[in-house]
Amino acid sequence: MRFFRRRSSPLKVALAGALFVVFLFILQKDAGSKDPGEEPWLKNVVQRKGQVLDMMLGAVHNLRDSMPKLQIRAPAPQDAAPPGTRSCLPGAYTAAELRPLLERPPQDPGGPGADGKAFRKERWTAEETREKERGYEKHCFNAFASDRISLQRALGPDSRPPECIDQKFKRCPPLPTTSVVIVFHNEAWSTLLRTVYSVLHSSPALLLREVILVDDASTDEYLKEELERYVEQLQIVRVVRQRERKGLITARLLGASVATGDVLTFLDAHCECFHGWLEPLLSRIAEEPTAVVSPDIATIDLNTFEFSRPVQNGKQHSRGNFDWSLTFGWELVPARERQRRKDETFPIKSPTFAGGLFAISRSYFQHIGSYDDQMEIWGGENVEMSFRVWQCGGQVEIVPCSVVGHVFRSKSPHSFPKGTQVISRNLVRLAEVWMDAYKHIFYRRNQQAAQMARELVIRPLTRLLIQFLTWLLTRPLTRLLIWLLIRLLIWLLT
Ligand SMILES: [Mn+2]
Repeated sequence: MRFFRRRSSPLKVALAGALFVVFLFILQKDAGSKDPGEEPWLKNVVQRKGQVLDMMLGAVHNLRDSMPKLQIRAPAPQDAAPPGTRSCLPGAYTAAELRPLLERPPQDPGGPGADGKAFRKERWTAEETREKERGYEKHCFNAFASDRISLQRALGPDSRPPECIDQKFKRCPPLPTTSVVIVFHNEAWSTLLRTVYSVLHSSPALLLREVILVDDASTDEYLKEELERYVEQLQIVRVVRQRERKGLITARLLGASVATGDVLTFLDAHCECFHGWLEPLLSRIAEEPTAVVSPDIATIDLNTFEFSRPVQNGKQHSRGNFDWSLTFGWELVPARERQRRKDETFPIKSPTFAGGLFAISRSYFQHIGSYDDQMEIWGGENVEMSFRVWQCGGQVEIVPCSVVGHVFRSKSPHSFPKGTQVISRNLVRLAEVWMDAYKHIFYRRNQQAAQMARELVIRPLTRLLIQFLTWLLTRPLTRLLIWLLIRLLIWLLT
């Protein structure tokens, strides 16, 4: 700044300014005159120029808005009711109103796995043993047992804490409707259909809009026309297909895009829903639309398919956390959170969620930008969604009165078409978007991710810089202008 004070006359400064503006003008003419479709990087430059112009316009508008207003205007007239509000009756829903869509057929109490009990078998023939082994190999659970358990098995009496059983749900605001979205990839027929039946048998018809099965490019024949024909008789069940294997996230987004319910409820393809699982989830969302709620996940044993039923009293709940490798884990609910809850009907605030089973308001899902659709296959999406929700002013919660069983497997039966580095890649996306400076702690723990992050930044930047310089130096007019500018600078500085 000192040379300005000492040497530059106002005339010189004005001249330099004018010349610079002319330079910018010609530059923008030059970029604009060429068909941007020809060269993609040029298109990029033009786009960036547009962004800069938008930014400048925005700044001008901000300036205008920041000036003091001399008048207060009358409020704009509002239509009668805010959008989305429905008229509703006082009081609580009756049991008759919350009747499930489908009544369970009479159960055989001695049947395999009846009432959520374990599948037992004493004697095995050679053929049966082979079948059992094939099942384990393909699905990493005992498909032999699953195939012999009724698709419509009951789970015994309602054993939840009394306050959950007695919980009433207010009619006003009304409970939202839901679309249940189930993604599957080469899932066993029996586990997939048992999940579907269990939803139909335990969800109030009033609230269940539809069940959407999203096929993530399964290759098994029975999951094609045969599945479609089968679910046709179930009326509100439909199949949509992702032709290329792209993973859980894009499949869920596909399901969400065709869903019509107020709330999206995502389930895995090997679940069983316990009594009254849906109402507490929907009721929490009715009360707090930014809550993203998971049920209490019960274990369905991968060997026997025994359903670990909820207990009446004193259950120690777990909630989701994460470590600096961004790996999901469970922790016991800490004392402070336990004290905050007056009884079991209160939700548990949870840093992260397991991500397989949860419900979210459809409009809130869209509001927070749904999932990162560039995440591939599987891994990290649950922690990403948790960070997204908390940082966008929502809350991740577990609602213990809602109980859904899930077959936890000890290893994944699915292939990773592009290798397991997609997990690191997904985690880099999560760290870059949501973690600010904390990402460096993660990169210290995961070298593969750190390397990816470096490439992510350096490569496109250098490419862009080189392209821009080559482009600049090949324009005769810009060369002349640069030369003039340099001369002018020298003249000003000497
Ligand atoms: Mn699962």
